[in-house]
Amino acid sequence: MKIGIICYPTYGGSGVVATELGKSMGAKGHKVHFISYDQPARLDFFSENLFYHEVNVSEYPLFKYPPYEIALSSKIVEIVKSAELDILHVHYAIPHAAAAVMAKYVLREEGINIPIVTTLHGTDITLVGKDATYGPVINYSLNKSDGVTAVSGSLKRDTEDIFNIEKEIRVIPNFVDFDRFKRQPKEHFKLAIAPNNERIVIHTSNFRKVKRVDDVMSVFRLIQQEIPARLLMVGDGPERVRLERECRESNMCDKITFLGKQDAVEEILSVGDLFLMPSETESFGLAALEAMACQVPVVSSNTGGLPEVNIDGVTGFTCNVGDVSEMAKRGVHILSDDDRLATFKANALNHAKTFDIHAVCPIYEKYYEEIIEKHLASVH
Ligand code: GMT
Repeated sequence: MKIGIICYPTYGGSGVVATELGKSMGAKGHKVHFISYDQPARLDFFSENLFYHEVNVSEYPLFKYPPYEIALSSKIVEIVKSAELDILHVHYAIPHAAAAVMAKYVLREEGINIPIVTTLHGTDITLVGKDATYGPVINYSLNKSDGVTAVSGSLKRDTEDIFNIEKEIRVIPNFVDFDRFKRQPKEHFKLAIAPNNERIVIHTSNFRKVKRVDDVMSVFRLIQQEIPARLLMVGDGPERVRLERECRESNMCDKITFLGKQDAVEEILSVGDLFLMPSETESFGLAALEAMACQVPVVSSNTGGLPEVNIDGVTGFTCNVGDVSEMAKRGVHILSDDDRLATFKANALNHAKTFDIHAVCPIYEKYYEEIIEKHLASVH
């Protein structure tokens, strides 16, 4: 198959899922063409089956808002023709689904028919998509996509509640690559972070408001009052500067380390005893899954798709959004007993295995085949 993948190039979950899926399809012999405004962060090696096409938006003094969607649509038209693509897979509806639908109609004028699969990732529906600014066009673009998938059952239900979708939304969960995300012996690193064998608590995110990073700090403060612990804050984003300042002001710098953006997250997760994800909304929680693959139990909120990933009482605990004292209590429960911690770690790994990339990638492959077949039948 020749597949076009349209995605954000960033470290964010939707970009990661799109890139890892494309890499996996490439490894199976499919030709995969990534279309984005920058080289996807995880597209970090060369393969004869993987191609990257950059979208450039030309400057003009009249453009207060550079017309990225038109540049993207035009690039899609160009690549569908030159690479003779069989299918387009767009990740994150805004603006990718709308740009792909526009390209599809342009191509149709030239007698080229190409099916589109749109994968919904989360805030493209739950926060941004339902905003009246984008809603009508998103609704239209989803209905004009030939296939729509959601990364969790919860996101499927949210989409059906918010929009008027005429077709079945298929749930295909996110996945993790165990070749990369596995617990590795990192004794030097562990010793440097926790010289007295303190428990290591980790949070990774883009430090946006939706991640409730203040709750991470509050939960940790309560945990370390009960047991010796250290907190590693991984990632960067709008809330980081304020948090670091508050950390200094409350004299917590010896216990909390801000590591910034890190490529080798799996190495950091490898020393973890507990992962915190108290998000306001989370369609899936890929970062929690990656932690679980590295045998780190999770205390998270019970919002969105998180309960599908983090099984309450088994792989960790899920608590109400904002209930920091309950989250801390659950964290202390996991961390305060060696045997119990070992059980949670093993459970986290076992459940993560149900999201193995080698199991989920073929589901997408089959879905592509199904959509191409249906599409061919409809145009003939
Ligand atoms: O929606 C976002 O915040 C952006 C998006 C991303 O690109 O990182 O995250 C969403 O997609 C991820 C991959 O499918 C999911 O794991 C995240 O849960 C989801 N984020 C939210 O729903 C807040």
